[in-house]
Amino acid sequence: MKDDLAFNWKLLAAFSLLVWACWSPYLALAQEANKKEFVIDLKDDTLTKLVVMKVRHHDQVTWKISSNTSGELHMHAYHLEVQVKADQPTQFMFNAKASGRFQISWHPDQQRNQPAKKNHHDALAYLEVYPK
Ligand SMILES: [Cu+2]
Repeated sequence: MKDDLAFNWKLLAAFSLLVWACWSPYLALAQEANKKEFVIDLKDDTLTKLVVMKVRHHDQVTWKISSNTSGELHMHAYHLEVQVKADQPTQFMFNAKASGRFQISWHPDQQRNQPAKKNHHDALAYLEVYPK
């Protein structure tokens, strides 16, 4: 009985090593495809602090957006627009396919029908995409 138990432990150790040996190259590969996550927490159509997000070219970027007002998050040049509803946290993912510095602005729903303010593009945040 005791011998059987010892044998099983060896088998388990060998099996664990085999699993690790087979999977470790894939784990390393998964780490190379960088994932970057940023929190964008709006309050009354603004951020308390300008956010500068620094990523590498082709990183997988996730934005976790929340706001107490409804509006649209717009990233210039990327042609990226994210609709955000008041008090409904939104998750948005994209690939940093273009390198450079990109301005992100917020278009509150309340200003949508006010032509004078429609083109108002204050920077809320910046995405900086660096070469690999
Ligand atoms: Cu815009």
